[in-house]
Amino acid sequence: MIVEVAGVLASSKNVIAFTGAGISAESGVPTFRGKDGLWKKYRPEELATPEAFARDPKLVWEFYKWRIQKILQAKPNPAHYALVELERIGILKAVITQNVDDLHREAGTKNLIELHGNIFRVKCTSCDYREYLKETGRVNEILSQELPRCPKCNSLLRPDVVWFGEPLPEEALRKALRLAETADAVIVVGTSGIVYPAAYIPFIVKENGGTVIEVNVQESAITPIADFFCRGKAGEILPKIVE
Ligand code: BJW
Ligand code: ZN
Repeated sequence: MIVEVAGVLASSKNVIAFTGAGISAESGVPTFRGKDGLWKKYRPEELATPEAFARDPKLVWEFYKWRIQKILQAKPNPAHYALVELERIGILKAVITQNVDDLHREAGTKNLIELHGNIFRVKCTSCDYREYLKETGRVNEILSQELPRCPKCNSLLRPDVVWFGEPLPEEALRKALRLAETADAVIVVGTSGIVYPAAYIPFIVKENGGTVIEVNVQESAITPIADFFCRGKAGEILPKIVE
């Protein structure tokens, strides 16, 4: 199976990767769903919403600060690096990720499309203020505050991530959809494939005649359309495919 997949990739010129929380699981970043995918007693649908933030911004910030701390301790794993290598040799054209953890960027992926934002960015809830905390060196400052406020207008800051019911960043979504329409293969890694519109990506590749290759420890909502389903950990399977 892995040999066959490697063959498909070797004969493709226009491959994209579509990744989810499972690719970072082996880096120690908790996934959203499944037995380890919970934070305290909450489900993502109860915390990653504008309504939750309006009702209880301290709780939602507590959740994100906990996540930022986890992610700060995490390093990219062999799965992230395998995708970097695939891009370096000219086969992989882009990584389209639902993850907010910045690990693809840290690994060195150049053409990265973040569909759900980035946990190290904050934005103001009132004005147009945005900040990339890794650039301004304010990660720890934000972590130490109960409710971070906008330096420009003093309204509440919020994580610059996409919550349920919010539109995805327009430019990122447009680019991702365009890439999906023209890709000859997509490598789907570590996603349950239930969150839309992101989950349309592999379906669009399939509809346009492309090959769907999936890497996951268990079946997902994408598996029914997968031409190749590689069961196993991303950090073990992806390096073998790239070898
Ligand atoms: C491993 C592994 C290992 C583990 N190796 N594998 C139809 C069309 C369009 C929209 C909708 C629709 N139906 C419903 C909607 C609405 C909604 C939605 O999709 N709901 C569904 C849940 C039903 N979508 C939205 O609300 C979106 N916005 C929208 O539609 O806007 C419309 C609009 C337009 C114009 C104006 C206004 C509105 C927004 C969705 C935002 C999702 N946000 C989150 C939080 C981001 C911030 C944060 O990180 O906190 O994104 S939710 C969460 O789920 C996060 C993830 O990116 C996303 C997907 O999760 P993912 O990555 O798949 O993780 P898991 O945990 O589910 O799966 C992990 C997988 O890894 C598993 O399969 C494991 O087996 C596997 N795994 N270890 C390989 N080692
Ligand atoms: Zn502001």
